[in-house]
Amino acid sequence: MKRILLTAAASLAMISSAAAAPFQWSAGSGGNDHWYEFVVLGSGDPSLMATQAEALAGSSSFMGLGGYLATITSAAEQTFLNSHWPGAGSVTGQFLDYSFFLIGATDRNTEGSFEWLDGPEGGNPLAYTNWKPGEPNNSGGEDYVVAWWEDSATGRWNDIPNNANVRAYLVEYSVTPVPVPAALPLLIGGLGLLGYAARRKRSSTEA
Ligand SMILES: [Ca+2]
Ligand SMILES: [Ca+2]
Repeated sequence: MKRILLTAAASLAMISSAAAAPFQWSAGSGGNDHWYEFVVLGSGDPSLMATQAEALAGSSSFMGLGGYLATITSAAEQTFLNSHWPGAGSVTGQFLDYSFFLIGATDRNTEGSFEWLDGPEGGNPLAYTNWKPGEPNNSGGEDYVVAWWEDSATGRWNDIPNNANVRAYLVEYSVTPVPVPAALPLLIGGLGLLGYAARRKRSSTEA
């Protein structure tokens, strides 16, 4: 966890842009009153590991609510989110480009058993899924999940590897934020070393 926080701090300092405005799935329209945000990296931003996006989502907040990679737990929630999908950016048709958003599911603890990473459902197995036919296939070792995979109308899911160059992720806000550790500014101050550590990790996983 400590290493994830370190790399998240480094990424936060480098990312120049993000995000469509957060939007709410109101209880009045049959929702859960949670807020959501599609975060898209700027063209000059370095791609993220899935675990870096996980840490960034977990360190974000909105309207006093803490964020986490979205947990899509019903067809109704998927349909609502599909209606807010921001659309493909200028780069389309490539692996994990603007069309595909990381969400908060993983099978990194037990291969083939997907669970939610964080938020109110953290640690729970997936009761609702929206896999694209043929997925999840764990092709080459894939323990993280993106939605809107080649299908913006239904928001189909695909499992992807941690080092898949994440360019976009979906944050959900509904929990009381965890205070930022007092040591974080000091960690950000050590960015040069952190960047070196991140490059070393990337090169070791891309082999
Ligand atoms: Ca897997
Ligand atoms: Ca896959």
